[in-house]
Amino acid sequence: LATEGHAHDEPQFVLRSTDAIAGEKSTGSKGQSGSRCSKHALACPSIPSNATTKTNAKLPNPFSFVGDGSPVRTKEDWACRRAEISQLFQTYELGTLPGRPQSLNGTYSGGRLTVNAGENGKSISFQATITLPSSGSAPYPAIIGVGGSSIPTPSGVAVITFNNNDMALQNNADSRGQGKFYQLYGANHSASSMMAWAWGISRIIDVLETLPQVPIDLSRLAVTGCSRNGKGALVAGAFEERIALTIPQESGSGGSGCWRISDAMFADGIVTQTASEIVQENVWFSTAFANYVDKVPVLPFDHHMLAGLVAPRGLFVIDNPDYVWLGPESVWGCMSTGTKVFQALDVADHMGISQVGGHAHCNFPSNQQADLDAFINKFLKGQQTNTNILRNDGNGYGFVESDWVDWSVPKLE
Ligand code: MCU
Repeated sequence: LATEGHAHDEPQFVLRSTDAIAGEKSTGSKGQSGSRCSKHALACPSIPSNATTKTNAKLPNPFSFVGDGSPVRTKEDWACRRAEISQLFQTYELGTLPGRPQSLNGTYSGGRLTVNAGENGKSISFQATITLPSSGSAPYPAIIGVGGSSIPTPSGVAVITFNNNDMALQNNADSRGQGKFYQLYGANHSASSMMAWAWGISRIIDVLETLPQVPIDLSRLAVTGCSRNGKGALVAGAFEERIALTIPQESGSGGSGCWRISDAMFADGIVTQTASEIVQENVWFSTAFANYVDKVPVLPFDHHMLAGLVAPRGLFVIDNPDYVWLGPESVWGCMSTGTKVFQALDVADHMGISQVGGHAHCNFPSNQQADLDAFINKFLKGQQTNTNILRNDGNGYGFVESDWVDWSVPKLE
């Protein structure tokens, strides 16, 4: 499959065996896409250099390889397609996610985890706080909070607070290249702030794997964050397969919204955040992405496929439709389309959406608690709950699926 037209000289275009399991290659811990192509080099097609030459105004088909358009028919095909989608996001939108650095170790004391990472003669040290629950039994499930968690902490669950701004600053567009990630990898590294955060979260998990005295059950990890940090939570959950449950909260455009739908909303006179705006505002995305924000339809992906990277693990999208800036129609349309990947993998109820208004931004409302509990109890507490939750309080906010989806959902064997 990897024939002419493929940029073999561009490392970021070549799918290596580890690409399907980005973020976990160091530890040997099993990801969930353990098919042949995640284990053997060169079993997956590489990304063609002409991946952005076609225009598609609709949401691209997650079940069709970008190169020759060949269909995804099996779970093994999906493992390769997943690796391809990972590479597409890294190449065109988020920058490259480095794996485990040359040296990595850590310590834990007084609720504080210290991570020491070194690469090419440079080293950094960063910390995360771990708040253990006052009930339940060790080892505890844990929620990693990107910049803190703003969902109610469930009983018996620990919270790991990740200082994402320390890893990669996100004050404004001038924050590019600032933060510990860039001290290690250089200020010109292609990783956007969100990719740098994902890297940091993976290193926290790496180090926890070496510290069995920390009473955290690493098979029961969630990641959350709100607003800009919700975008980061979705990216971390998409790229780190050791996270069992991903909970982006009110992440809006750039997170659970799709660029194409947000552009259409904007064209309809709705003042919502678009790709063109977002790259001016902050450094959440790579510098490469700026080349595409005014021609989004050439991108061979959109954020329904970022949701798809999380499958078959748990994904619960919390949103607040009261803020037009977040793009309620875009979020609903994008994420409900994202559920199709979970359907194809026969785990439709591993992804839920709850879009409920009537509350301030990032103030979790009590009327979403039961939805959240269902996901927490299933993915962090091993209970059998009903997670068939696709809920909005606005009839989809105008999203018409047939305007956006021109492909069907295969049943992947
Ligand atoms: C929803 O996340 C962002 C949004 O993308 C920005 O445009 C806005 O300025 O800030 C939001 C946020 O992070 O609020 C805390």
